[in-house]
Amino acid sequence: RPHEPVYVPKGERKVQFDVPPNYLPDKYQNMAERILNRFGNESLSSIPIKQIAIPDLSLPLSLSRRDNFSLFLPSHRKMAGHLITLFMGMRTIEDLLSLAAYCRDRVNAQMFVYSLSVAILHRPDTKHLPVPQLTEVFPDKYMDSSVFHRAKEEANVVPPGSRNAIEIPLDWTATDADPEHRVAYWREDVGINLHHWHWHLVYPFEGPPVAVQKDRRGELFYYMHHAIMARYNIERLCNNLPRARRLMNLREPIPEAYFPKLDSMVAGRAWPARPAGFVLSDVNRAADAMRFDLSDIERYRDRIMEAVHTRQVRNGKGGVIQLDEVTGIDILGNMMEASILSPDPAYYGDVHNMGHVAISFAHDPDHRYLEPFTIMGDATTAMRDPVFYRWHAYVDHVFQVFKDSLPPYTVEQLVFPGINVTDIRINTPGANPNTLNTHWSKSDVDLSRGLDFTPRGSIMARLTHLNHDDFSYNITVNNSNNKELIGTVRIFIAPRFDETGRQFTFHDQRMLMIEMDKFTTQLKRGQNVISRESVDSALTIPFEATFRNVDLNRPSDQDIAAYDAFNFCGCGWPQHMLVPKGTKSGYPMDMFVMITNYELDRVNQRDPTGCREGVSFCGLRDLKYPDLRPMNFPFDRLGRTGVGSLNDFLTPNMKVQPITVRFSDIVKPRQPSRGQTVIRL
Ligand code: CUO
Repeated sequence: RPHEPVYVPKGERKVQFDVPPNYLPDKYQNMAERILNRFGNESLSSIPIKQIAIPDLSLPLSLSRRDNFSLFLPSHRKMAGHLITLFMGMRTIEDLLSLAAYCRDRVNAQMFVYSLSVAILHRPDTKHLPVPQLTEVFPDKYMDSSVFHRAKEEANVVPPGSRNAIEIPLDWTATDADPEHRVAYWREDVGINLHHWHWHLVYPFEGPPVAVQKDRRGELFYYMHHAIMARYNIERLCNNLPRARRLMNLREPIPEAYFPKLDSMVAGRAWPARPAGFVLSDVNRAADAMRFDLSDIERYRDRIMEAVHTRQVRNGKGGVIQLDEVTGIDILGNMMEASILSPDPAYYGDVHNMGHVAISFAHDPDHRYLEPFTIMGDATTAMRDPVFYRWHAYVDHVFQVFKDSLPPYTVEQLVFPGINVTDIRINTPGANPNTLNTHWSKSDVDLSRGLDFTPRGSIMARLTHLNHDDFSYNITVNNSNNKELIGTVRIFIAPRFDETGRQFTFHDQRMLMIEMDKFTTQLKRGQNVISRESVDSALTIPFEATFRNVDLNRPSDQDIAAYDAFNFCGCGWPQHMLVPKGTKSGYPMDMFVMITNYELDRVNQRDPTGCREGVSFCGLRDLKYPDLRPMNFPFDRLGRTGVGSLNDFLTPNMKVQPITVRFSDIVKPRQPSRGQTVIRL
């Protein structure tokens, strides 16, 4: 698709890139004229592509165009890192565009999109440009392969504008005969998978310093993936499944199976499946430059545990670094992942990434069947597989062992003197107080960008996904200080009972506390009533950032503005997955609200410009993480002596309220987004 628009400018619908004839791959040279004029008389705006001296691309070109690409494979990472550096190094946007146009039909398609996206997000002259949603570029990574045949049929028969959306049923990868399938709606959610891809795009573990050296990136790796685990475990409890067991023993059969039913359209092949009971093996695949034994992972893992227990890390130059209360978790996050910021990669290895690789090659560890990796080997798709959560439960456990070795927070570290939270509640219109309502909704994703067919024009896939009624929090706070203050409001929820119906201890409940929102507020003297809408959550990106419920064949100016605005902020938890599913009879949870002193939380820096969505998981572009407290505060550490339950943990600036999450098994249209979504930038 050499002329497909990568971005729809305001008011423009069709754009083609006018590439120099020698930019076409060699095999097309003798038909250059025909290809470059393939759109004939169609009214297209043309973007001329300048001819430049093309740098050496031999490293990225060593991966075939149709192979699957994995960030978890060091050889692929190196190639992508090289390409990112080239894209970042182009002097002007015209040069960048030119190199991108040259690479587009030569370089591995997934590596191309990844590397160009990282460069666009980090170059000063392009970082405000929207990166297209990956569901639109590679819809095959998110949807049942049969959809694409139906989409082509629809496109051939029905003109643009009159086409029906292709319905994708909720249950298309398995049945409830596999208990794990009960949470497939969550694992396979398009918004969750897009968030994960985007997070790894914003926080690559290899590449130029501007992309990797970000404030507290290792700590954010811990926190964001910890939060995913907590949310997934809550979803499991809502569906009568136990919390995910960590994958400790790499030699034990893995009972969790996964049959993705995705076809890689680039590779033209189905992604391999993993039946139940697979056992991991040593990996020896020359084609992927990948050779390691399971005992290597075990050795690195033991060394990291040793570092955690001694709170000392080798720095690779004969010295040691202390894992202290402030920076310890950040160092450990980078060591464990591992990113290039790991203090001694030769000694501590690449445990988390190697785990992804070993699992993804379990079906063909020595490449004798010429099989590619499974979806666990690709950050774009990995969260679909139940084994992802078993592996990340283990990764999170290492972080937790470290956190548990730190002194618990004292009352003095938790209180906000003179601040008393007296009442907290949730208001959902039409529901009892302190009730959250969930249900299904249907939303559309445009497939046309990622499919190559004529006649062109939008064709939508219609997905069914979890959703909830919008709600608000009301928090009553008394400020008995003699002056106005600023507070940070931290809102979490967690289940009240474990798998056996017993009330959680503080220790177990805190591991399932999920952040719902975090914001600053003025606290005048005396009583304050704070109101906050769920759609404004610091965790989430708006609904429109995930789905496209507009027909881009006939877009209004507002539609285009919304598209521009929302694609811009791709990293962040999807708004429609903010609330766990709950149960039909009403799932009992605790809401926890804490107000901390903003003077102790604040990071002195300029105000952010542009994208401010999804900050809790994604940080702020070019700025420090905007909260000085440890991530996941106050639930990142053990409770102080005497704290057996959540109630024992409370200081006057905190409050707990039982809430109910009620699920209705109906499809409900999404609530109108109150008009604010288009103008939130
Ligand atoms: Cu996000 Cu394992 O880190 O996938």
